[in-house]
Amino acid sequence: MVEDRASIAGLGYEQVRPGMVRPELDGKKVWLYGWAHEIRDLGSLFFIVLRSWDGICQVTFSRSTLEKVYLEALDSLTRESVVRVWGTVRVAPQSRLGVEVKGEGIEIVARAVEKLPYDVTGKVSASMTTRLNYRVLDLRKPVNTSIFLIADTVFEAIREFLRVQGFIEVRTPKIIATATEGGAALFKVDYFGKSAYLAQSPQLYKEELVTVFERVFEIAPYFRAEASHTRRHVSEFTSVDIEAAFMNYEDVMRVLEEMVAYVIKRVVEDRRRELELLGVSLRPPKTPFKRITYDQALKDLEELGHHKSWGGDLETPDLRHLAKKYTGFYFITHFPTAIKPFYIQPDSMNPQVSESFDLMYQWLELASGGTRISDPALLRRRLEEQGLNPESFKHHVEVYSYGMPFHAGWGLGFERLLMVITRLTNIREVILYPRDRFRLTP
Ligand code: AMO
Repeated sequence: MVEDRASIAGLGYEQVRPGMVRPELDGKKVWLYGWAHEIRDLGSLFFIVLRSWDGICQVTFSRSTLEKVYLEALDSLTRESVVRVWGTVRVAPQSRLGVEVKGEGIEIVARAVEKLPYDVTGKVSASMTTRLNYRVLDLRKPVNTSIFLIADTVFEAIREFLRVQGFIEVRTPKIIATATEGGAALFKVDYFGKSAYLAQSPQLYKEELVTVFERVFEIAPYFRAEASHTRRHVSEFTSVDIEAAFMNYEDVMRVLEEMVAYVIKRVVEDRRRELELLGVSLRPPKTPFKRITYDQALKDLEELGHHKSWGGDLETPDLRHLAKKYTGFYFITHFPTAIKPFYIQPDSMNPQVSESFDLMYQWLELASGGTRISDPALLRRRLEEQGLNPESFKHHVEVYSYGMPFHAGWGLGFERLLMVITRLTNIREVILYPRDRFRLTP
């Protein structure tokens, strides 16, 4: 007879997840829900590798001891079906995991099709396109599940760190009327017959909110119609943003480096199994991170035999050269004012350069930020200099006349940080359902 849940509980079986089965449970009667990751039928013995999000365990059935209804269930079992099994844990030094469940009964909860379009065990390799086409099956691979368990810890550690520093978590609109980070990469939407855009960043709102909460942060998706198809750009990414009153660019750089170091420390402590599955050995970075100015970067490039004229943005080939000298995390500061967004504060001694910075990891840009302009007249002038219409920013600029403190902040690409932590080189791998120029489904 198929036992119901209550009767199994009554018989002294305890519910555990496959990932929780350890040698310490030796002798315990357990019942488990899980996905049939692998199935092996050896005639008298039948093995199922059962999977939960946190691990796998082997369940061994001996046919001669099973009732007919359970034998039928085993014979019709397909990989990736959801099953409920019950049995007794026993230490099994000969098996891969050192422990197994001696199965006493099985019930198929949800049967998967016989012919799966994708091999979850990873024995058959798949291209990135195939992986993303069957993303939910791809995510079930323990190595891929690991990425998102690490992501979960990263989210938690960021929130924890920033809250301790006195930052309030906020949520700003994602449907907006004006561009903040330049017009080219905007997604336009029809908003009841009017034009609206998907937010590229929370920039203007987070700056306004420092006049209320002083320190705010937001972790949210943003949208950029990126024409370039690279391994580090997607159309929908997650940004971790902070903005703080009474801080300048140096203050928020310190918040950023300390946060990154804390996050990595937490991942190292809490996600050992996942890092191991990914084959990553990780150590928290030492702070402070190295700081170089934009001018220094150009000098370094010259020394590396790569000439770059003053004034242009550091492009990928420049950054790849620079990464020969700077490994790990480092900041580049004081970019030319002209290549930074309108809201960045020019240096008061030398307005050609700005109180801005990028956080780099080797050649990958992880974050950018700076001191912001807090004077409304200067903000209006900078909007004009950048060819933007101050009229479109009227409501925003007005706020600067209502008591705007000096302030600074940054935006950190969450997935880019995750790439650094997991050592994965394609941003799509660290996004559950990535969106790029050529992908809108699944
Ligand atoms: P920026 O435009 O540099 O700055 O963006 C901040 C960080 O977000 C990440 N990022 C992306 N990640 C994946 N795909 C993309 N298409 C993409 N675009 C950006 C990067 C980048 O460093 N408002 C400012 C931040 C600030 O000054 O507070 C801003 O948006 O890691």
